[in-house]
Amino acid sequence: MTDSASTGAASTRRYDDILVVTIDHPPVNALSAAVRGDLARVIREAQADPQVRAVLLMGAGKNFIAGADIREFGKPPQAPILPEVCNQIEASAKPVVAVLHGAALGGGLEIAMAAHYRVALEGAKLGLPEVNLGLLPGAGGTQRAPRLMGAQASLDLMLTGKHLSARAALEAGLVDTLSSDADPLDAGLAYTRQLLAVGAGPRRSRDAGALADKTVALAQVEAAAERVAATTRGLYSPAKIVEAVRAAIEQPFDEGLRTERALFLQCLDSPQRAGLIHAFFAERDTAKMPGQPARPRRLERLGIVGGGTMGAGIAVAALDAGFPVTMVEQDDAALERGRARVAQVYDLLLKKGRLTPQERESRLARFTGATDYGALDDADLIIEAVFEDMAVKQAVFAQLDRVAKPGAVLATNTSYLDVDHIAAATRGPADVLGLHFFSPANIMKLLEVVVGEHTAADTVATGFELARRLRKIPVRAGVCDGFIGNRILAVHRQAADMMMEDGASPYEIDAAVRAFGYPMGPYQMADLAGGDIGWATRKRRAPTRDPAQRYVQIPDRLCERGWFGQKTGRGFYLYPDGARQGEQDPEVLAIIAAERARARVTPRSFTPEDIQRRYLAAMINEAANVLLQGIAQRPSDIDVVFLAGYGFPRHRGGPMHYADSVGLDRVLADIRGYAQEDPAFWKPSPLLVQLAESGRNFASLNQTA
Ligand code: 3H9
Repeated sequence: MTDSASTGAASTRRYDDILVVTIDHPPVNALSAAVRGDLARVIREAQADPQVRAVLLMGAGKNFIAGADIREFGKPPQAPILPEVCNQIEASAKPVVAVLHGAALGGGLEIAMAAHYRVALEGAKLGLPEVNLGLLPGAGGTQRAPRLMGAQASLDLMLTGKHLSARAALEAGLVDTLSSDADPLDAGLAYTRQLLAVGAGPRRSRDAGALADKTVALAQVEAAAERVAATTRGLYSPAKIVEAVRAAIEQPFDEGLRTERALFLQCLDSPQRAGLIHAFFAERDTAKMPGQPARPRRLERLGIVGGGTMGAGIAVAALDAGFPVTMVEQDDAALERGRARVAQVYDLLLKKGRLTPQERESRLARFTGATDYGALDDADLIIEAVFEDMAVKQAVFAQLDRVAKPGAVLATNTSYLDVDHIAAATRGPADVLGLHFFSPANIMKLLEVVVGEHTAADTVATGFELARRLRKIPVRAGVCDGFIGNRILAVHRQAADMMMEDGASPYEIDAAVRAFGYPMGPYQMADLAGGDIGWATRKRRAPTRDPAQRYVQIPDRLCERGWFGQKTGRGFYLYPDGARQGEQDPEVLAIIAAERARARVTPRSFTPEDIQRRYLAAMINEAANVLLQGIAQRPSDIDVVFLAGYGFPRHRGGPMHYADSVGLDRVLADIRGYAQEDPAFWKPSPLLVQLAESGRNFASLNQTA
């Protein structure tokens, strides 16, 4: 080591004749304008410095570089732009080496591909995840990756956005060597010295030969184009990625770069990019609380009451995260069923090759079953997942109150019921909260953390900590019937039911909702979830239902026949012989026609756009009420609930972001128009009115601290 100089976002230090450039831009070394400027300068200076024979690029801290600075997208671009910096690195007359550690993603991997040599440390994650943000690798990645690893592997990387391990990247030809050194500096210096010792000069990815067989590469592009058209449901950037790779094959390198840039700018301008990037930040903001955060309580052992679908799913999620879990059921037979449900999940994973027999064994070894609540006396957090009935839940909480150790957190997995009433069955409501998991609980990312009137701040913090450990996305919710998600769902589902009675078939409604981007429509969803659950809720709510509100009885007619959906072979759709894909059912249409006649409705037709606008307007309006009442902390939290829990199309950013994108004045005008027909249902939310009339949007209410 000889001298040192700091240039801010990228500092330099010379080790003999190697200039080490450390990108230092916390938290993840994203390539902000300052980083790009510094990088361009140090590369330029290295060319002129006779004491420098090679340049080594590394990141400060855990990561190499997590990509372009996502916060800059949508703002005016600042020079130097990343493609230029990459070209400058590649053009260096002195060899440039990148040492990849932690995240080397997006623009970070593009910098590495522009470098002349790459060494990866164990644990490095390499990827081109731009597709998840509605973009394509726009700093030469679509041109350099195919030249390094071929069209097929590059398309796979760019279209899935997946991360490659260091070893997989080596096998794919993306990196030159691996290092078992834990320190990127040591690993990078050792490799660079080896290269210098053998006289290695610049070796440019633009000249790499993995696209030599153009016929094969073009066939791979054609196949990818077909796959994308068939599977990406209206997404914009995947087709552009395929086009860019086609250019890599058909065009000379510099022309390919220009094509890539044009395609990248098209993606950058698309509303999908704005929606996906909103979703990225919204998911990271949910855990941010105003004020001083409380510390979570001790969280080592979990208890679960109830071994049904939810209880077993939660048990699997907890076992997967390394927790010891004790499940309590009311008798041996029920406990055995609970245990079998847990084992079944692991058996399936084993069969699919996603779990090794050892992993299965070690997870199941952490599972204990009991029929005595006393077995929960050492649990730090106990989650109740029993039948959705207030009396049953209160009885469970009274028992837990007796056995739980002091300071244990008691959680209910209720989807609708009043957490404060449940907490009232205990002597310590400060220890009680709702943890609303979504089914299948070991897969779905969303966790509503329901905060009751008396819930203590450290109880809430423990709920968030659990979510972090389970790798779930926690969203804070207040107490009301259905919390954030199910409360809003009940309203837009009612809007759908009203359209159904007014003339749209459930199949038309489902198709319109799918065309908006949902993976399935509300009636397919109801059939999947089981109509009996909604029916029980409707019966529970019947005594308090406002008689002035319209009530569509069609779903009840189906439930009365025992048509609960997939599990009974029919619901809104027919599922012959256990089929998962439903068929339209003429008998359902006849029942709907009879109900229309009974309700004296003259059916009218709805276009797919009519259906979408009403469905979304109902959702947005109720979401505004949820915000106004403080049930959700911020609009973007509602977006996350719908993205992570209800299949809202991610590229539209969630209902609040979507409302902002079409304009709140338009949404309000729609609602006022519908109110002409049915003022009892379509009551504009005061918050929506206030925002729309003052020219503001939901985003203006997003706060993270
Ligand atoms: C791109 O590169 C385009 C180019 O091809 C072409 C350009 C011309 N920028 O996730 P975490 C923040 S597109 C700005 O909680 P982890 C994040 O918001 C980019 N900020 O940590 C959070 O902030 P806060 C392609 C970023 O350890 C904090 O960092 N790259 C960026 O669980 C910690 O993040 C990607 O898509 C960014 N690029 O995971 C990679 N990345 O603390 C996106 C993160 O204020 N990033 N932040 O909430 C990731 O996948 C994960 O963040 C990562 C770390 C795996 C890196």
